[in-house]
Amino acid sequence: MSILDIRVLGDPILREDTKPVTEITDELRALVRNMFETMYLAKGIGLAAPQVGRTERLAVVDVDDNPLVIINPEVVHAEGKEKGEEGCLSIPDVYGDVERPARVRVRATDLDGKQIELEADGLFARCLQHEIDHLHGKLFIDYLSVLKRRSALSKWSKEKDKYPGFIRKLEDDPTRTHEHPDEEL
Ligand code: K1U
Ligand code: ZN
Repeated sequence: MSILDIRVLGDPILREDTKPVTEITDELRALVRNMFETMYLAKGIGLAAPQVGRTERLAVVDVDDNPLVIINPEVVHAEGKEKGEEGCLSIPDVYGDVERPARVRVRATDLDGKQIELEADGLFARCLQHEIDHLHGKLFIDYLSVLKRRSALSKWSKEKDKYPGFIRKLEDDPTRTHEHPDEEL
C-alpha cells in the first residue's frame, strides 16, 4: 500500500468535475486502499479522489469507525439546516462554519458494484456532503460569507508556501503496518 500526496488549494484539479466510474477494476480497488491509508494517516474522516490527483468520481469516508467507499454518489434527499465547523485536508489549518442540510439520503455504488443508500445526519451527513462537493469541484470555503472567506484565504496565504507545487506530502508513520490486514499473518 502507498501513502498518496494530497493536492492543496490552488491545484486546478480541486476545481474540476470528476468522471463517473463505469467499471470497478483491480486498479480502482488499489486506489481505494491507498486513499483509506492516506486518509487515516492525515487524521481525516473523508477523502475524495481529486484530493489525491485523480479524476474518478469516488470518495472514502470513515465517521465513527464505519469505513465506506462511495462511487458515483448523489444526494437524493436533503432536509433541515445545520451549521458546523469544517476543515479540509486540502486546506490544512483553515476552518470555517458551514451551513448545510442536516439530514441527507445518498445513493452510491460500493466496491462490489452494488447500489447502496445511506441515511445520514450529524457529522456523517456533513462529511458525505463535503466529499460529494469535492467530486464537483466545490470546497467548503465557497460557502463562507465574503468576510469569513477573506479571512480564511488570508490564513491560507500564510500556510500555502509549505506546499510547493500545491502538494502536501504526509510524513509516514514508522509504526504503520505496510501489509493489508488480510496479508499480515
Ligand atoms: O475531504 C476532506 O478534506 C476531509 C475532511 C472532511 C470533513 C471534515 C469536517 C467536516 C466535514 C468534512 C476532514 O476530515 S478534515 C479533518 C477534520 O477536520 C476532522 C477530523 C475528525 C473529526 C472532525 C473533523
Ligand atoms: Zn475537503
